[in-house]
Amino acid sequence: MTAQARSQAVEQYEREGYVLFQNVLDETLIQEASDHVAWLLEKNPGVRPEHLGHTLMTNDPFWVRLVSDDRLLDIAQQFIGPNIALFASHYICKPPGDGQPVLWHQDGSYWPLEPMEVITLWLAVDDSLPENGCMRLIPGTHTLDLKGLQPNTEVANVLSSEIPPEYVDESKAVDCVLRRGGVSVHHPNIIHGSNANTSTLRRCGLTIRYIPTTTRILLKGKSAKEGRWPSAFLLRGEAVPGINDYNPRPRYIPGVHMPFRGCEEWQ
Ligand SMILES: O=C(O)CCC(=O)C(=O)O
Repeated sequence: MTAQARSQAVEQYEREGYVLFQNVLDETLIQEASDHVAWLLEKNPGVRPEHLGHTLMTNDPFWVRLVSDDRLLDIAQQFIGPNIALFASHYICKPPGDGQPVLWHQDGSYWPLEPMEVITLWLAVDDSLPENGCMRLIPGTHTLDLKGLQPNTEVANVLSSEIPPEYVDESKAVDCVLRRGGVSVHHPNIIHGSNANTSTLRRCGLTIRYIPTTTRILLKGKSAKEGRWPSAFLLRGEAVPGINDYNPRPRYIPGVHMPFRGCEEWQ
């Protein structure tokens, strides 16, 4: 990417709170990500495909390899600088016919981060279109403070909560249309969500939350007892002493992990 394209992307992000990058990952890697979803679902019967979350990734070499891909880190670096760690990652895979919606929310209201310096890359594992429940964002709302959440279980939905509806002007929402292999980037304060998938097409995306190594993950409750956040990995550059304790990168073990291109050499 040229310096000019890079600065245009950062300008759009600063102005609108999001930006799209098409054709980021190659078809082979995206097919592996799709196979990974099938593998995870087989290993975790009873987990809905919208809920393949970060606690499953501590000992998953393919997952760590995927979020460490240089093409993704090069994008993240434009927004958060060269010292990059992973905070969390989650497949939100909406099956055809009954894929659950994600109600309007601001991500930062859910996250134990200090300061709230974090960026999301949302990787399209399938084409993500209005008809299969692509992400929708309200441009410019990243300049709002975090407004908190309220529970909502009236409809089956991925987060069981939402931002109080008085903050949402849905008429200003834009569809985040991506082809498989494309990526959107969004700010932790932007108001966003997605509709149910009632189409015949699956809609799978991988959320990837990258932090600069100056952002502390606050260990609370159960995580504090375990002493280390399950998806904290140092991915590029230097850690800051005393801020986070990072997990070792899992090594590939045949028969235990999903095989992937280069798995024997990957570390
Ligand atoms: O995948 C979706 O539909 C919503 C994703 C989302 O809310 C997020 O990445 O923060």
